[in-house]
Amino acid sequence: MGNNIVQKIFESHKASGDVKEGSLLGLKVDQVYTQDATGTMAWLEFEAIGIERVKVPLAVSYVDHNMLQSNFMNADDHLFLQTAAARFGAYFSKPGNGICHQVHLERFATPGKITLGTDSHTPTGGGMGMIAIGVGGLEAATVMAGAAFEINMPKVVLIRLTGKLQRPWVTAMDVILTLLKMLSVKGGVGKILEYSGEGVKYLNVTERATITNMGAELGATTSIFPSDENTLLYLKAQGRQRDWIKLQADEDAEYSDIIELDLSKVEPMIAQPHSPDNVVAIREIIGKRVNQVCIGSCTNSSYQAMRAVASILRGNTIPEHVNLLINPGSKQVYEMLSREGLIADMIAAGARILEASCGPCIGMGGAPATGHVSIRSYNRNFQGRSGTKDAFVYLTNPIACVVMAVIGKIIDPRDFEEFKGLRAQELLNEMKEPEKFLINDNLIVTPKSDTKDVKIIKGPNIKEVPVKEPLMNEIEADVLLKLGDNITTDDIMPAGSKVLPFRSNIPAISEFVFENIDRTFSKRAIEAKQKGGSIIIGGENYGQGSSREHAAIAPMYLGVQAVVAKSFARIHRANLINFGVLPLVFKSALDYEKIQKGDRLLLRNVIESVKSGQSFIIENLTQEYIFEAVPSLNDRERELILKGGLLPYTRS
Ligand code: MIC
Ligand code: SF4
Repeated sequence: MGNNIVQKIFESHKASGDVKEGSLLGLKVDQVYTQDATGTMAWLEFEAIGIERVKVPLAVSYVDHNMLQSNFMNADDHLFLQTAAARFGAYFSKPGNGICHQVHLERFATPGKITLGTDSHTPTGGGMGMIAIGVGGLEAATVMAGAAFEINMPKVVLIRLTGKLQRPWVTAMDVILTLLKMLSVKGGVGKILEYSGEGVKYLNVTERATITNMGAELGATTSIFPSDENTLLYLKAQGRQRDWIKLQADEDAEYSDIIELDLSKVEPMIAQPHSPDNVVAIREIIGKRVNQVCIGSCTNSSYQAMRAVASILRGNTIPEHVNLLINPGSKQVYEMLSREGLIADMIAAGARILEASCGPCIGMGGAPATGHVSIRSYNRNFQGRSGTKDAFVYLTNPIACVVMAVIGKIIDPRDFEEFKGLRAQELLNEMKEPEKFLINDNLIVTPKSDTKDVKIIKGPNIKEVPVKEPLMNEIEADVLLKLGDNITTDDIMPAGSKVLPFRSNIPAISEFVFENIDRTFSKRAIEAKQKGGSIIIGGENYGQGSSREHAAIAPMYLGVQAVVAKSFARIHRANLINFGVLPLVFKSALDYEKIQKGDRLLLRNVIESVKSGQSFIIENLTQEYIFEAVPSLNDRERELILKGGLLPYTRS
């Protein structure tokens, strides 16, 4: 039996275990990268582990999220990150160099390698034929300190692409939106999606990266494309052909499931508020007035995408009721567009050009007005994430976005020719991949070899990482919240311009936990902490979305002992365990129905239950009944939970 691409890469990186579905597998990691919003914790954690220098072959610290610098806090974080990178031997990508995933794809991603990133959209690198997985900061820190990365081998699902997209109006974004419609935000949980088939050769690397990037919204561990001629072309254009290897699945490779998708049947799609899987064909909702359009983010900000946007804007003016914001993905893209006069086309049409950073995608500026419709080429439209709770955020492809910005309402981009006479062929000619990208790495600081004397600078907002005490044998705690399905980490630990500056200060950021769901949560949690702590009840896919470990650390800091849910999203579950909070799964869905906010629960023999892996028998003291919840921990996770988390475990 032959191997699929995932098996090939895992076999060549195996440190322990078996490359067998469900088995615990240890992997040697080639590259680790952090971004600033999760990176301050990751580097504080690395420092706390006490290792002199990173032990992975390549580590990069990016600054792309926290860029508003409305006071000392963001700037202090940047300085901390720069000095920590210099001290510990990591590359430092300065603010202005671009969004981590886009820059990593351009300058570092390498076929056949394994990369971890402290951001859920790290799988962007899958477009380059590498295994790229999003993890929490502490996981990244321990791997940078020399540990193997351990996971339960996911299922590998083949997505077989046939046919060709109806270019230029249908793009890679429509492929992933179609998959989200088919599979939902939990369709990829526990799976790696491996793309193959005839259709692959009609997608270039940045288009593939759009698809793997947004595989995160499916809940997939990661997604990967083969490395082929197109990969070589891209690497050549980046001056990195030496990094190329050919990588494809064996003819007789096996998969746990196969999904067929005919690219020629994919239509322009749009995700409606407030979930990336609430997808319909654009033609089903045409006519709605559009107030804001945002183009860019790590999903759709390649040079080709931006070039297409500029071509459509050329000679047009956006209507008076529309605001158009554009954030190019990287300095490389920004500089190329500028030198070619394309930024001028955008400005002339009325666009507001933002920095090469995450910007409005994470509510760092650009919030829409109350009740307004915002059309974005981004990847998440959770309620309130834009900074405006009652705005209506839609996600669609960048060409559809710009067409809507010009027309001022939702239209199917295929109808644009009638409106404005721009020929599809002209646009296609403009969208060719360049033979050579402009390479100017002057915002990437290379680590020196002798770094022992570098002083790490920490501003007053940077506080130590709190650590949980070892697990208690008896937990008696109040149910402070009962939540529904698909609760996001944005729900648990909001981001945006008000909260993001506190990412290096857990005591301060913990005041915002569940702010948009229940403003009283943190106050009630602190009160409950005096009486044994608290428990949160969740539905399916609890903690979907980002990798921010703050969604685990801050609740832990507030005294949350356990989350009992119907199921968990992968990264958040790992983050809870890494910070010593028990993730338990209801044995029967009926018990989820019965339990109520305010109930007091008793968990006895906690340590024994964790050690044995048996179900917890939980007493509901308020309603006087007993129910079961399952820990489902592997051997390593058991150890972590018993010790109070990954930091005490690593230090012991
Ligand atoms: C996101 O898109 O939600 C973020 C902001 O990039 C997060 C990371 C973070 O919260 O810092 C992610 O995707 O992991
Ligand atoms: Fe940044 Fe948005 Fe991408 Fe997250 S999804 S890394 S906030 S651009």
